[in-house]
Amino acid sequence: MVAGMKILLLSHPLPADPYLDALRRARPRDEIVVWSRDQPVADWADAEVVFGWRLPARVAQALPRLRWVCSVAAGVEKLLVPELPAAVPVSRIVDPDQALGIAQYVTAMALRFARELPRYDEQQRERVWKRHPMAAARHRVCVLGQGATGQEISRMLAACGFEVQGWRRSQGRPLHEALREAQIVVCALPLTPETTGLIDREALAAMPRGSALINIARGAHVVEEDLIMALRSGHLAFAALDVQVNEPLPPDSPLWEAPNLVITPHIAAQSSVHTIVAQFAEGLDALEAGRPLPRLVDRQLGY
Ligand code: OXD
Repeated sequence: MVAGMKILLLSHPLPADPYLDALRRARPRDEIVVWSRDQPVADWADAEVVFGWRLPARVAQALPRLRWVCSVAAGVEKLLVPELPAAVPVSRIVDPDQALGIAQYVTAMALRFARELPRYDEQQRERVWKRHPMAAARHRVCVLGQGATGQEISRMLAACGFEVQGWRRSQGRPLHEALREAQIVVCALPLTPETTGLIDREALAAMPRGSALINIARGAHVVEEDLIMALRSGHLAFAALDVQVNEPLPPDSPLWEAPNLVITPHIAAQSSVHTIVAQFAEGLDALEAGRPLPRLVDRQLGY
């Protein structure tokens, strides 16, 4: 039997078992080592492929035979460590079902805000049956990031009647100018050094009073203290964070206490293990056959 590849599975903090089982079925010839802090370096140092969520710097430095890194996710920022040799290609997962699920989450949150549903939650708690006039929602939405996910979000929001404008950094339009026009801002950007902390005090101040923010990308896009201030002051009327800087969000985080904030635990949409492993296996076949690797990211751009 021809020997397969040696793969280092580094899904931590996501559980490794579902990937391991699916991978063993898809690629029975491959040798798979599950990374853990206690695993002796000798067990994984000759791996040719890393399949994972994050790449500790000391691991990236200790893999002389590394030929490919494949993310278990759409976002790759935790794999693009400076210690990863420049010649090693990095791929990501591109899952239309994940984009669809995220768009559904964003639409639910945008409608929650635009149709004033929190007001009726409160009325129900108080046993108050009172109607308030409301036109169909046609709010102006600015979707930051126009990759596969941002485009799907824009498509679905437009179908719901929102007036949608996409914004991408490469377009050259100043961010604050785009924010000034938006009643709802959706963050669907990749996390890169340029986008880290992009939604800070100044960006929030540029948004109109009474507007809303929805973040389904990465927690670090938003300066959380600044968001809390904007919600407390009433400048922002609503926010939904599916992602936070520290995940899991610690029980003592001040975010839990912020008014008009919906917090969800990174559930907007997850790709199925089946899809993730199928895309990874497709990449392994390509690597073995010397064909171009699918879904490569631009390591300079970070997505
Ligand atoms: C992803 C995620 O990047 O689930 O795929 O956050």
